[in-house]
Amino acid sequence: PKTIYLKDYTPAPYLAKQINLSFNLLPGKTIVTSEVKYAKNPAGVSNDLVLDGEEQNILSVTLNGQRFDSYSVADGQMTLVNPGDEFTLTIISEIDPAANTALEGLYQSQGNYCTQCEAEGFRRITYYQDRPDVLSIFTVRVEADAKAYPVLLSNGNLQDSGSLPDGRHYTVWHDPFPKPCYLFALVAGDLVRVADTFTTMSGRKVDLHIYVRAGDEKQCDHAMESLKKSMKWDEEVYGREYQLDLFNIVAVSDFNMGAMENTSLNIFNTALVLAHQETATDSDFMSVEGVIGHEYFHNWTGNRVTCRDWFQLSLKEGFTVFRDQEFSADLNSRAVQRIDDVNGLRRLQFPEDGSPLAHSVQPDQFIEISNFYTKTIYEKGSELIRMQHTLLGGETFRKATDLYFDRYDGHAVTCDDFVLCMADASGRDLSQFFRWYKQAGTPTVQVSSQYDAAQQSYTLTFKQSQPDTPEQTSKQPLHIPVAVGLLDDSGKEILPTRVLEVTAREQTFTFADLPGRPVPSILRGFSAPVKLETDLSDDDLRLLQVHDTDGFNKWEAGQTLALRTIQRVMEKPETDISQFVADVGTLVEQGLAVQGDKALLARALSLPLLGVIAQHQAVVDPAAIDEARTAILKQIKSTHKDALAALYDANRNTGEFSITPEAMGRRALQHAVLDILTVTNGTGCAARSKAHYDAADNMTDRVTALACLSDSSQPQRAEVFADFYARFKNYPLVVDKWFSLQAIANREQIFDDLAMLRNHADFNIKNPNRVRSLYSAFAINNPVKFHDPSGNGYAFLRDVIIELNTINPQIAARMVTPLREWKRYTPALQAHMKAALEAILATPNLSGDVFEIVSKSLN
Ligand code: BAL
Ligand code: ZN
Repeated sequence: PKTIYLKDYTPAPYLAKQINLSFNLLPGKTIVTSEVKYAKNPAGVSNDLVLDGEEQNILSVTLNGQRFDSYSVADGQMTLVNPGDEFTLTIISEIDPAANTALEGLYQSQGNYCTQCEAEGFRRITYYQDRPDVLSIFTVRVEADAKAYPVLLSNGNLQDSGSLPDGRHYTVWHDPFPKPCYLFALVAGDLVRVADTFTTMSGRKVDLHIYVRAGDEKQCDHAMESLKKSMKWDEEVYGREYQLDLFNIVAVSDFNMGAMENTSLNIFNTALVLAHQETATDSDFMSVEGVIGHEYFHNWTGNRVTCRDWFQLSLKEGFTVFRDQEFSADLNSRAVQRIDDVNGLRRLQFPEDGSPLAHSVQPDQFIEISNFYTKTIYEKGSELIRMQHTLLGGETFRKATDLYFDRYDGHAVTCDDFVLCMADASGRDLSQFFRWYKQAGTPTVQVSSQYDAAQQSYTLTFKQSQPDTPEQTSKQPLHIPVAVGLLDDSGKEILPTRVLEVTAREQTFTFADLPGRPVPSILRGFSAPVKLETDLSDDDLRLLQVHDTDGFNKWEAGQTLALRTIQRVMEKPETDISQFVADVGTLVEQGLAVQGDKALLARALSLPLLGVIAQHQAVVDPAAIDEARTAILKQIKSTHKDALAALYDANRNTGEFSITPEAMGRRALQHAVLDILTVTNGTGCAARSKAHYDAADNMTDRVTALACLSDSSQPQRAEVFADFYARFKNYPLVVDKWFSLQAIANREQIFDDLAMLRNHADFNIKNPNRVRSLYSAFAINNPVKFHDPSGNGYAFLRDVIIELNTINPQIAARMVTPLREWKRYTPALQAHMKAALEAILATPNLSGDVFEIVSKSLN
């Protein structure tokens, strides 16, 4: 496999002024005709037209209407030597969507046709310059059997449609806005439509359509509401209006990603469209809202302004994740949203940043771009935008984004261009800030404090350090915004949030006129994606946990106390943790006494997950972490059982189901409490969980009960899982949950369970959702059994990666993720993990996707 470097970028040799695509969907094959008007690019450095193409038979090539044979095809590229300044090239080729299990390009999902072209799927449809800086105006004709495929869609506006002989029909679509081919989409299928409209800020009416399989239309209301809210939010917050008359969303069951932002024809994984109280959890409802927003927001951040090359992927993804996180924060609880986003970053991105696969937000090289749809590009990329928002302030940030859209609408640009707009609009020098885009690894910020009673001054000293990462050492200091507030010893805020800009390796900030030693609240709102180390005492943290005005840091103080407690128990199991347990009791009592934010309390009552705790260990031993964590939970339960039971009862479901933040908060709190009450997995625990299940009128409560029963060996476990399957076996997304909830069980017979699930009639290796529901759920959310000393967990994953390598290389490569941090584990676990990676590497015909991840992991 070939490595591609950012430094080698050159502009495309030819512009594609217009493209007419025609699809004839026939049984067993599809004939694609592409007619492209090319013109030499004045900025190009070569005279040869080089077109990417894979998995197709060329039937004919015509240049300006004449048969043309003077082209060569090799290594997935067709080359035409100096074909002229302006010409029309027509290529007719044949593809086989039914045989396409990679789910890139044009493929079939449950009989319907759909496409996925980002990043490089378009080359599986026709020969073209498959790169994001080639923008063209697309006109698309789709022809198919009218009965089997009544719905025929592509991007833009419907221009023409009609019937044809032999029961066939056609549509013609035109998108007047030039776009890169990765945003091309086509759908042909037997689907039902849910319709609504949105009136834009300038008064234009836009038709909104969601297409799903018959029977699923009742589950579309939430997605439609989310779409309308997204359109309104982008107008209000960014001044961005939608440009076309139609916006389509199509839900498909077989999809590698969550969703795809194709211009005006978003294609979604069903998991991120369908949501109904009986089949979707609160977390599903939140994901649908967030991802509908995300894909809609791409219309401006990604589509209208796109990427010059794939090294700029975070230009659109980081910015769009920031936008969807803020959208969700505005619609729900800002503090809860931030806590959940930071938890995700720590659990999934920090490990990536510390692994052999660490890469910068604007990488310098890759083998397979599909391997770079990572937590670093997306979530760390979002943190980089957030820091710029923090440094500029909301108003100036908005001026900067206005400038960005004015300057670059219709262009393909770089991350450098984005930051330049931030600098130009604010008059600030952001050259040091740009290092965040180039340096991989999570920085550590150490803070020490000193109070001078004579001077009544308080000094905070910051020391930043950057870890070495593959091919990057001797890193430069970063420009880090650190939001800080000060509290006095009674918990009163004496200095509201102020953003300190740390730019040197070591830097001090002094606060004057302080009659007593304050307690600092540092990195409020998690203002930078760093690992923070402070000299705060347990008492300081306890004060912040109760009094901090910053919701995030209030929660963070409790989590830091929990991490310290877990560490102490790991070092010395008989250590006295009564203070920590008493503090948890205080939270429970407060929850009983006052009607506060239940979602926040739920998070405060939850100990850090194993993956977050592991970030604080030099050598990771998942079983040892779990043992300490569970021991603490058991002590919390035994000490506060009655109060916890009372809190559970006080939050019982009364009234109608709703997904307001309050209702979701109540369910989350009940879940957090039930988690503790069932930690001992005895008969009482099983009875409690079963009662929770029996009382449930929604999927959140059912899943909560199943999760609490999952580790159990009591008879209720089998009863409830069987009931759940019987009720929902016709709902694939719920069956996914049934697989996952068993795969995450920390119990003796897990490997028998996994074998049963793998051989279950409902398991389908070709469906990414089902593969993830079993294998990713196990490998990511069952750390104790995945890292079983036998090595059986790794072998289970290894075998599916090898099997998927030829079926769906993208998904196979994704599955390697939990193995890549092998060097962080105990020597015995390391040996097993390394052996699994080596066995994968030795597989014949290894795809470039899997090769890149496995070979880099072993480096
Ligand atoms: N562009 C790929 C899917 C997404 O990030 O929206
Ligand atoms: Zn995206």
